[in-house]
Amino acid sequence: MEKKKALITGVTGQDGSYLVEFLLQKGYEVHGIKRRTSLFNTDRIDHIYQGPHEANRRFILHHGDLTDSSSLIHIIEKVRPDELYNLAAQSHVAVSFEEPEYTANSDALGTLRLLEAIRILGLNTKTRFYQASTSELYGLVQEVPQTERTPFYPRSPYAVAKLYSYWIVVNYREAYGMYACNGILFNHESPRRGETFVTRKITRGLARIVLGLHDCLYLGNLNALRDWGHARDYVEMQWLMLQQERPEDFVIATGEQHSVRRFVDRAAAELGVTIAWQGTGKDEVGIVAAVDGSVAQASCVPGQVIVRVDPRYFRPTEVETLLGDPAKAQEKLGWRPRTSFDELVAEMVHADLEEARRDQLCQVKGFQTFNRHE
Ligand code: NDP
Ligand code: GDR
Repeated sequence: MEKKKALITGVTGQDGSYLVEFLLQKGYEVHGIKRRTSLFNTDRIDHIYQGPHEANRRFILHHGDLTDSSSLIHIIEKVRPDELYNLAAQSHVAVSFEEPEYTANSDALGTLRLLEAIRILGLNTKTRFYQASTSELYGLVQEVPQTERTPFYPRSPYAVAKLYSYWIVVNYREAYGMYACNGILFNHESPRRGETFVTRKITRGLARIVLGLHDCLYLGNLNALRDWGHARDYVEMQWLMLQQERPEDFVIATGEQHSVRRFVDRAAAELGVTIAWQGTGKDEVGIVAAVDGSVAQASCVPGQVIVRVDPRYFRPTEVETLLGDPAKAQEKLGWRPRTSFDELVAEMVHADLEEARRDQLCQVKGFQTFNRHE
């Protein structure tokens, strides 16, 4: 039997990298769309990369961009995928306020370009389409917890662009009978998470602080509440959604909610540090209350301020609270998240601690290391 072919946009991103691993292990031939960059940016997929000269490749990269129809049409025509996963996006909510037009172009029109390419090429009945929809659609939440039926109220250019994509997917499903569906995924994280999303910023920042490579972590809204799961668990869902008899939209979430502050506490505890919080709002600080030297050789000392609020990270309109109800996915797809909140934080902290130790070693040996914090 011929191998199934999958095409993934956003293959160099967090989810893309886990999805490639998952599909390769399922026996797929996997094609990925990568945009042109001046430096290699394949860190997340280097361990599975197969060069153009390798025989019998099952993982193939193509240059393309969601803002460029011609590249998308050519790639889809060449690959003729059984499944297309649209994971590419300008995915940073705060950045979308700074680059609203580009965000709309890639995150809204990009989806339309892919759907149109499938239609123009007559692949409507062959290619199943997954759209990376988001809990950000709920924005100013109208109901707790949020389900597939909760009304949307997007609160950023990113969320508004993703709202367009959500509805264009529904429309192409209804208008052209395409197998197209939205996974409304709540926040999902991992050691591969981009460094400027809050969870990774926290685990990376704290790991470097305890090793003395950095002195203070600057954050925005500590009260924001999120439903955080593990990316590895969530990509399995993306695949499952395309294996059903009929295309449907699903909420994927853990059903558990924590604040950013709680995430900091949990990550610090994993490093043997207890934090005491003082002040409120933009004057709130996190101070080292105790250090358990048996957990990590912490360079920080009691009384040291290691977290400060910096209003530059506040958003013009914030999404204060998100909590998903994954009941439909549990009932229809038999899916349950495998990783608990504590396990997720621990995995991220230990991966960042290892990275920080490598940097520390390099510094001791006189080599320069990357020490950027945003
Ligand atoms: P990442 O930011 O890690 O990855 C985004 C990917 O999209 C990268 O490969 C990036 O390429 C690529 N990309 C960005 N713009 C373009 C473009 N114009 N053309 C082609 N490729 C582009 O995101 P995640 O992996 O975390 O998320 C995957 C998808 O799921 C995104 O659409 C995101 O909006 C959505 N989502 C994510 C959630 C989460 O919590 N992670 C929750 C809900 C939805 P490059 O590497 O070159 O930057
Ligand atoms: P989010 O993720 O906006 O939910 O979007 P992010 O981690 O950026 O923010 C989560 C919450 O933390 C607050 N916050 C900070 N955020 C960042 N990035 N940096 C900080 O210093 C900071 N301090 C506090 C934010 O204000 C926010 O409330 C992610 C992305 O992956 C989207 O693509 C995806 O659609 C949604 O999750 C679901």
